Amino acid sequence: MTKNKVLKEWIEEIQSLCKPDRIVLWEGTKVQYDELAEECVRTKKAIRLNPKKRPNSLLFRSDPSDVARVEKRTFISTTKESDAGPTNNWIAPTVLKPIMLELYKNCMTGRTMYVIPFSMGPVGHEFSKVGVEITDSPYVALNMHIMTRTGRSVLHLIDQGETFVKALHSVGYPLQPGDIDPAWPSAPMDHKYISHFPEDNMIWAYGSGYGGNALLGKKCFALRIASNQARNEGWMAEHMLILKLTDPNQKIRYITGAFPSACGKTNLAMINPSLPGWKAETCGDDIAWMRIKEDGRLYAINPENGFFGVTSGTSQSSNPIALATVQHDTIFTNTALTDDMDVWWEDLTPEAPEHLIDWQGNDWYKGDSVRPDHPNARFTAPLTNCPALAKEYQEPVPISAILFGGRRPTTIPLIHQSFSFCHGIFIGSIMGSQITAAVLDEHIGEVRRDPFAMLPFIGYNITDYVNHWTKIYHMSTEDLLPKIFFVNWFRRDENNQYIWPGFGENSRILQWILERTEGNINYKITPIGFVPDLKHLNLTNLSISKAALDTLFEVKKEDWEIEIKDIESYYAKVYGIHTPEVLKVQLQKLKERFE
Ligand code: GTP
Ligand code: SPV
Ligand code: MN
Repeated sequence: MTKNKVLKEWIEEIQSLCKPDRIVLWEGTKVQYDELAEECVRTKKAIRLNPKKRPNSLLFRSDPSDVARVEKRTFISTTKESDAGPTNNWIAPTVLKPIMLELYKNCMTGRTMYVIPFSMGPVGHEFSKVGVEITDSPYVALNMHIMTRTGRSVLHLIDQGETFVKALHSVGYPLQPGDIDPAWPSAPMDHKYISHFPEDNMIWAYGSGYGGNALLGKKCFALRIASNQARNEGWMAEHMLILKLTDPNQKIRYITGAFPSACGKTNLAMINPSLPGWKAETCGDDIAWMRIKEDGRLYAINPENGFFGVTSGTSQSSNPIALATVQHDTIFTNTALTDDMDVWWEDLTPEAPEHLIDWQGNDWYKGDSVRPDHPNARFTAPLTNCPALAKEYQEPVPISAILFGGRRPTTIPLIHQSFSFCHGIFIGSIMGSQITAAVLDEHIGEVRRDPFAMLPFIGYNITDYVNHWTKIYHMSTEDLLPKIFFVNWFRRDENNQYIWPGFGENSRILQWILERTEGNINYKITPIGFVPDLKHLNLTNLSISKAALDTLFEVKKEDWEIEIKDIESYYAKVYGIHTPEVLKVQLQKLKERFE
């Protein structure tokens, strides 16, 4: 199977531990993908969608208990608890490994074990990293095929001695002779473990088949393990989209944006600008690996090869690019099914069809009180499906602006700019957002602090993480580094409606941002940062009331007094005596600006 001794021994070790019936090496060919897809249809794990409407596409329905990332069951397992820090669940490897080894024992009985060599980033690129996922889930194999670069070319690198991250995954549902395999096998919540061993460059996941719990190249590797590697090697692994913008003068700039899960990264990455003459192209929609190059600028590359996007809210008017992207060769998970064997989700069309099969396989009729799709239903599609994919999507691109953002119904204006890079680090650290359905949590809708949109993804101590941002700052100079902004598309009015139309109209804000990166002076100074001088914000052809604009840009002292108190108690709770210097200084300055 491989000439690499480490890989060979690891495969043998997992084989004798998990006892699969069969082993399949993922070669990454279309034939292999198509055959496995067909097998999933034959064994009723997947439904083939109408080939006339959506060629080569599948619908999977997960178990109702296994629909999103499980942060409570996600662990950073380091020798010292302080290396995981206050924001991660920690269990010592000496405790966690025996528990998981017991679970893994014979766990693949009756199943096929897929060995999937994969590259995060273009195969062989100096920014890229290699992994091997061993999984007993055909769904994971199909999704990894789309989301990463897989197969022979990667195995070739490993054969030549390339080191790799060991990523082990099992759905945790062994089959005894005569057992019927459910469509979506998984293990009970208290047996689910999404474990990271950064000291061993290793991931062990057990019991869930969904998204970030199971597609181990994504959050587990490209963020949690990679953030450790990035800290050691002097670069950054961030939960960010990468967008290419061409203005009406044909000037090209690239920006990144860190918004928490289900807060608009894919949509901004695929924005269809409402402003005439502007062109937007996608480089990445979820993860950016960034480093300072010799010219002192910060460059970003998307380590992924596909989109794992939220379907909900995606429509011809909100995101035509995403709709085009999922027209063929796409896997859907937990959407509804139409009578003509196509998919449907909330907001896809203004009116729901009269009849659907819901995401759990039951009849659904228009007017039913519960929605037919799951709010965290997703599509998996190759990057190359995207009609607006930037030609440089496999190259690191220089970043002019970093946007932070979140779902804040109050307090935070539509856009503001930090006074400096270090003030930007502070703004990233105080990010808050309403919890969304991307995580299995009983507190959906509540605002929580989600620093840098990385709360669930920082693979080490958050104090060290913030200090790492400062280190990156010291690797370059203020004028060469990206300018840092904060956007909030989600401010609501007294009737709980979004005030800002969002989506394509966000291009108006992007124009202001790019003008600011060139030092344009059309701004106003507030205690929290620069905001647009409304006279100079491009609002041509936008119908929005003066009152709405006033609310969108208001910075209320009373609101910020509450916010500052909350930041203080949050810092005390999370960092305590370890609060990074940069945050102490910036918080003090903010307080003084409000005096
Ligand atoms: P993850 O894949 O979980 O990391 O999510 P994401 O950050 O890529 O979020 P995504 O773009 O998928 O958007 C999530 C939800 O927010 C969808 O239902 C979108 O329709 C909605 N959304 C995105 N952008 C906007 C916007 O500008 N305004 C409003 N009102 N909703 C938006
Ligand atoms: C997120 O939750 O931020 C996602 C989806 O991008 S998942 O891959 O499930 O983590
Ligand atoms: Mn994400």
